[in-house]
Amino acid sequence: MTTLPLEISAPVRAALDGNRAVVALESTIITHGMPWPQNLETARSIEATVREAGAEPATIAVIDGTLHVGLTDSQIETLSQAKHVAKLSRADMAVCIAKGGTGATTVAATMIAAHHAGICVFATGGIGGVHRGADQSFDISADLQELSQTPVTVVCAGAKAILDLPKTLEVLETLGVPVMAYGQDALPAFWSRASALKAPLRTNSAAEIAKSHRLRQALGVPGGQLVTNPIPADAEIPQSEINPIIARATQDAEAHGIAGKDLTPYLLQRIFELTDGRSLDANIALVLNNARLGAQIARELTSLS
Ligand code: PSU
Ligand code: MN
Repeated sequence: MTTLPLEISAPVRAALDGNRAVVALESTIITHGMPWPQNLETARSIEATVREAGAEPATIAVIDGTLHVGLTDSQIETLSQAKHVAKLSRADMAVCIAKGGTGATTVAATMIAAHHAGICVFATGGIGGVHRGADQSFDISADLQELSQTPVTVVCAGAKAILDLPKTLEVLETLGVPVMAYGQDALPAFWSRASALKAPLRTNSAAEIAKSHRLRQALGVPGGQLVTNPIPADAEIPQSEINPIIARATQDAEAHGIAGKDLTPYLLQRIFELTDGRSLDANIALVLNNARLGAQIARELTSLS
């Protein structure tokens, strides 16, 4: 029997064993989502934010063929400077482990690993979704399928606004994934607090989110929940400003023939350049905001069990 090379860090193990709150964190945002050195600073401040909010952070990655749940600071530092790290989704993770490779986990892969370790809540920036032009490219992130089958509550700031948001909502509805806006009716749009779309569901409390997580399981419905938490007002880039920049970045990607796994990292980097770094400041603010809410939900979940 082949067993999974899995290493749960001592602090994460202790928190899980003691029924204390744990929040999973992804590593693709470190390796592919943000430039050095802000990626390292952000990875550290997300962990600090989760701790301040009373939960244990568990950053997840595959390193030299072992699936790590909970990284040391030096592992995070190494990842943040590593070049050519694989971007792992559901399809790639086992192969990367088999080869003894190193890879960063996307939302989909982080959910799989979190569930495997017994972690119910995961905070990130934005999930993948249906790309603009998907009618031609068929580019729909595996994150959406994962939400329909793995029971982890994911806190994000909406699907990344580089995507086709109406189509992303349609696919999530088809897959039976609850999409709830936190504290407002409108679906947040990552860098902007609100899109033009109404979120399918609304919730105003972490306790309610924790309760519906458990009730979903009690009903025997597989899959997770998607909580969309608007970026803090002082950090947002209004849609009127960001939309033309997204359109320009999307055109540039097309002109350069960027597709597949490279598309999301390319667009984030291009928008960073076109906004003189403002998109990154916004991205950092929204991730920290999501880390706080994720910790609250994780704490509510421990008090329910
Ligand atoms: N959110 C961010 N930055 C990122 C990502 C999300 O703020 O880099 C990553 C996540 O790991 C997500 C991935 O799963 O982008 C989506 O990639 P794709 O569109 O190729 O599925
Ligand atoms: Mn894709």
